[in-house]
Amino acid sequence: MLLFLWDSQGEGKLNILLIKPPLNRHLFSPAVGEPLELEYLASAVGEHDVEILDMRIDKNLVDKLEKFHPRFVGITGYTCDVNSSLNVLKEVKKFDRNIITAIGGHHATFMPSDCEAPFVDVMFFGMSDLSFKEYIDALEAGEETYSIKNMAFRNGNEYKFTERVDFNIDLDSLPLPARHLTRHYWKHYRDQMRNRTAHVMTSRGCPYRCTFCACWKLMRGKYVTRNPASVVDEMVLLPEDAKLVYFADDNSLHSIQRAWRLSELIQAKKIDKKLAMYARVDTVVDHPDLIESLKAAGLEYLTLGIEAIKDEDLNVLNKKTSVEKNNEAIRILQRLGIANSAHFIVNPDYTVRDFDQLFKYICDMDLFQPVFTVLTPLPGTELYQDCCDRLAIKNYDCFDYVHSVLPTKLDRREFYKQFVNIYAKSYSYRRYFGSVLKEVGSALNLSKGAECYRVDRLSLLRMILIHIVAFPLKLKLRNMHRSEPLFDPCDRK
Ligand code: B12
Ligand code: SF4
Repeated sequence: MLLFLWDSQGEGKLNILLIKPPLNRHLFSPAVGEPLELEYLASAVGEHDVEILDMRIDKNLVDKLEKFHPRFVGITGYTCDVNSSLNVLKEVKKFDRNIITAIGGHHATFMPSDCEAPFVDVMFFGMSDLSFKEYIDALEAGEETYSIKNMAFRNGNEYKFTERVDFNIDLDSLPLPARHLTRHYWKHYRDQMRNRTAHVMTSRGCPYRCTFCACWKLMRGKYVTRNPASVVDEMVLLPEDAKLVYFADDNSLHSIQRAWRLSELIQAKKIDKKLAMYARVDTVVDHPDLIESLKAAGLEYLTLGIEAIKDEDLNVLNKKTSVEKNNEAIRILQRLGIANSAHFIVNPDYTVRDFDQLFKYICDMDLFQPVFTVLTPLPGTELYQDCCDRLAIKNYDCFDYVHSVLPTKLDRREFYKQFVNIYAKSYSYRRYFGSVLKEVGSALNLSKGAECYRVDRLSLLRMILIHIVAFPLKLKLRNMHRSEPLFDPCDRK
């Protein structure tokens, strides 16, 4: 049996290094968010010496290993990170083979076999706040670890998997994330608009069962929430300069009563932050008064999963919404003056006509901040089960919602051209100034009974900034068909 015995490091403490892997070079990801997963794990074992290395910002791994001498190194990773994560662990073992190496997070949970390698000692599956603490406690006490659920341990060339069970997490009993460990990175944590952000997790999981989404699978179908009072207590302690708080939940507003309470408490405590979160369209349609209250609490950006513009496509995704509801939700947000980052899924089967129809919808609904994502069968999803045997790109670096890892109906070059075009047209100056003129016209005609026209346009300065920042990305995307990697770069030996 593999049993890691703790060798004393000073005051009975273990040096634990938690790592956020570097972004892979193929990835399109315009934001850098705080590594909440690592901050939660760090606080779970706060009695030890824990450090966080965010390799998206600081790539100096060896320097950190030399200075900190960790006994245990744990790395996280989404699917698009898994190659980077494994390469980091390989480096760690090369540096000192006695360091215990571990991987957890989305990809390890759904595809543990991808993480099997001589340089990976331990794997954690799913929400690991409790199992991580249990493991570190056992390690410290020199006790066996095989009884800890939702884990795998390397034993020679094989892994012993422990039982997978549901997560019975009481979110309110978890210590708050150890944000002080990332203080030196804070200035880098920004959204795509360069706002300084802090992430707060108010719930985990989602009661819905969309076929393309792995979030509900990660929680094994459960939806658990935090007490609004504890969320607000955390918000009070957030870094002063993080003016935008992003709720890193799957479905923040599912529990309506809780959302009302949260909104009231934020207002009562006079928390002066802008809020951004995800919501389902049916929540917005059924509870516009809640959204209005949240606006008073600071809600500025809402991400709506519109996904598709045809009911049959929404049904295939098992989204349990309709085009009519989507439209209604969009109009409600416009009426309330809340910026709507409407998300759309672009199917690799799209023809030029489909792209045109999607753009027409964007125009008809006056959407000025849409986000387009390419339908991606993420491991763990039902979609993946259905189409993993027909992947065009198997390299996980490209599972970023921007590359099409499935074969495209259009020639790949044409597909990406259309993908770039729909962004370019949606964010064009022409549309922008057209809507300004329309708004002025509607204001002038208001007294004659004309309808008020108000949309969530970006400021002109932001538009100019987006165009400057997006230019190299646009070129990269247009030429992506040339550089798409069709091999697996990580040598697991
Ligand atoms: C906030 C967020 C972001 C932030 C960054 C957050 C971050 N920490 O890096 C931003 C906006 C920048 C972002 C970017 C992207 N994101 Co994102 N994001 C999220 C979101 C909404 C919340 C993540 C979060 O903070 N969760 C809270 C923490 C506490 O939970 P957790 O991460 O699951 O961690 C727990 C366990 O997994 C486990 N664990 C995790 N790691 C480890 C490691 C060890 C050692 C151990 C012991 C345990 C362990 O324990 C943790 C505590 O319980 C999720 C949705 C979701 N529910 O996960 C999507 C999600 C993670 N994102 C996703 C994607 C695809 C992306 C992008 C590729 C999109 C893009 N092209 O921009 C990029 C990738 C960027 C990157 N590689 O860093 C996907 C990933 C799917 C997958 N299987 O790969 C998700 C699931 C969304 C989805 N609908 O599918 N994202
Ligand atoms: S896509 Fe949204 S609504 Fe659907 S399961 Fe995922 S988090 Fe829930």
